Amino acid sequence: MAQMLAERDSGVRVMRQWLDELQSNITSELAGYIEHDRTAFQDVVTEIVKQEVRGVTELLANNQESHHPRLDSGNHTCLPDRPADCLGYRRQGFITSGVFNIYPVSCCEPVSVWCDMTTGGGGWVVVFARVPQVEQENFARPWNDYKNGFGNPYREFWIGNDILHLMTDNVPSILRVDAENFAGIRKFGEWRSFRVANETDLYNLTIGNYWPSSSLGDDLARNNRKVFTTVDRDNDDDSGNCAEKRTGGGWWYTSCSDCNPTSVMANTDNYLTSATWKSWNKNDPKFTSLRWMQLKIRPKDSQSRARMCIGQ
Ligand SMILES: [Ca+2]
Repeated sequence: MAQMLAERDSGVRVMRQWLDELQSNITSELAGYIEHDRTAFQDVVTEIVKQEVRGVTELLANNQESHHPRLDSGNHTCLPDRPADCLGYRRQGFITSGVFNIYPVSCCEPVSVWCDMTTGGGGWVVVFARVPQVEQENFARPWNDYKNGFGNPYREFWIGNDILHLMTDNVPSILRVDAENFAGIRKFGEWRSFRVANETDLYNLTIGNYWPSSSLGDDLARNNRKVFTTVDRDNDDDSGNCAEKRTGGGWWYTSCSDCNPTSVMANTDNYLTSATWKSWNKNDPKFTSLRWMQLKIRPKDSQSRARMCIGQ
């Protein structure tokens, strides 16, 4: 690889030398024939030559880029710039929220997520989002859609239960919920224990260590040790299917749930057609409609999990 790069650098140098000579020849030819306005002609020619040099340099640079080794799962190169989560990017100095490619599964399988880089120290992977928009994302989806994930990380989004499992199984994680009601008031809750089991265990949820300073009440206490239910996979404690009863969204229902994050969203202040949170007011619990919501996770120990792929 080093030899290839050296050869290409040498190629760039030869090309530049040739173009410099070309510029010199053209300039002296023009100087001999055109006495008037010579400077203007020189400027034009110089600019043309500069553009040619720039184009050739970029072409060669892109060509080099295309020869970077492609990664595969068995033959990795050390790439500390491929973080497994948003905290890894935060540790690299990224302080503006946006969509990033994270590598929670392997060096070769990026997952595009929204990274919240500002809230509570930043470094959060937004795993689920509800956003008011003209046409809401469809959350009334079957098991496999929730397994694999769906939506748009810029707007409404479900990261996928398999990835949730891989990100939280061996990494003690914090769950944070940020929510906004139709009055524009935002509240948050934190649970310092969050883990999702694998598909064989029906994505059994471990949720706990509710942080008492949270402004949202603990609507997730009832979901602890509950498994996932979708319209086509009824695993809940209810005699019916809670996904069907709650407008189709998948969740870790009991019978059924104190919150309803995956509801249809009609973008009106109506708890029957909105995502809801029951203990919006801790001392006066009643279903409260939400117009915006994010669930986000971060490693509990605040350690970056920048993925180091070591090999060749
Ligand atoms: Ca049931």
